[in-house]
Amino acid sequence: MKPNFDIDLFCDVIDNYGDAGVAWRIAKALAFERQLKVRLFINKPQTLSAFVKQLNAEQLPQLIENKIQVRYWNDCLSEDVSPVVIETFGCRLPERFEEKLCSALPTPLWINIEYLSAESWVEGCHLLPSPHPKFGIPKYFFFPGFTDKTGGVIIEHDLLDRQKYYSRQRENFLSSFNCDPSKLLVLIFCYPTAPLGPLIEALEKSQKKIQLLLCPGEASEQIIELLGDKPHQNLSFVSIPMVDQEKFDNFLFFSDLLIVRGEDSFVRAQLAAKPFIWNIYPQKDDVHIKKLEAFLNRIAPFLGQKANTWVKANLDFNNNPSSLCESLPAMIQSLQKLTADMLSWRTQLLKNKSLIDNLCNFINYKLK
Ligand code: TRH
Repeated sequence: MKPNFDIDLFCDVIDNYGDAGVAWRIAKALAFERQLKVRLFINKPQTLSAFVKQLNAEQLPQLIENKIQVRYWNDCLSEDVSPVVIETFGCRLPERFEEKLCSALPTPLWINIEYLSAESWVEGCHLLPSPHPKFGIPKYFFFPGFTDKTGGVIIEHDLLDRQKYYSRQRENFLSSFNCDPSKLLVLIFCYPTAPLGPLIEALEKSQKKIQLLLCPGEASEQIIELLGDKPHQNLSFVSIPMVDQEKFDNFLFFSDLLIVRGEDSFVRAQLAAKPFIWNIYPQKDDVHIKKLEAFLNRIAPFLGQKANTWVKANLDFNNNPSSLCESLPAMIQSLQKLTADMLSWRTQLLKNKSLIDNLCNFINYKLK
């Protein structure tokens, strides 16, 4: 009997939005670029509904845009297994579903899409199988990355066309959110643990007329308090609401400097080809600093000589905030050159196949 769906995609939201954000971009690309029937099992659908406005987290199952069925995590226990099962970020499936998967015939293709890393060890692990300890069925580890020996990053086929189309609407889009396109727009989407005080002082010191576009969250609330503490001649702000991923991508593309975080907004800033500071998700024993340095070393050869201000500002933001008041203004002085650098980095990324193309090539190869 033909299965109702092609792919079962699993997302276990730990915290923040990125687990759901990445899973949703994967689901959309598989459904709309590849015409695959995708079923997304998620433990916290309310996180997804924050930026998938048509989703009612209280009333699942729901078919979104006639292509993606969103289910509660445990619904998988009462469903047959689709021919392809994809875990995101090593989320581990319910044991009873694993048993169904391992006993299904023909054996489904089982893939785990890992967290994105620029570290070189990723290339040696990409697409390696790991046999299930009890049933022996292989689970393939798919590693996103920044080289053609990895799974790449999610780049929609129509990315550049969409940016070109929307660029004509920049003024209207920004003013509809009370943003001032005549100012230097700095979008801020970072963690509350970020060095917000040094960030505000460094932006003020840059002597540019800046408008802060504050994405929803605790960090923005703290920034508004900091701005209220004393007058800032050069800074104004506007709070922007939680919007869908397409509008979020437009905010990134229409801003001049981006403070982004986690994994997905970090990638989307690169695809917007705008200078950015990456507030990497903090981890113990400074593991996140090693990841940051790996990325900075990866991108450096593609950037011009002014990029050292950008590298320094990224390191200071995450690891040495007292120096941010020097490095960030210096970086802002070279913003135009850095924007050209980010365009050449994006050109490099576009040379690698998109994660979805690499994923589907692997699926077709294994299922042929
Ligand atoms: O929310 P994040 O901090 O998520 C992070 C990452 O997933 C990281 O890998 C994980 O380890 C950590 O959580 C626990 O940042 P990120 O990855 O940028 O995800 C945010 C998502 O929210 C992204 O898909 C963009 C989306 N978004 C919107 O669609 N609209 C919005 O208005 C905003 C602010 C975000």
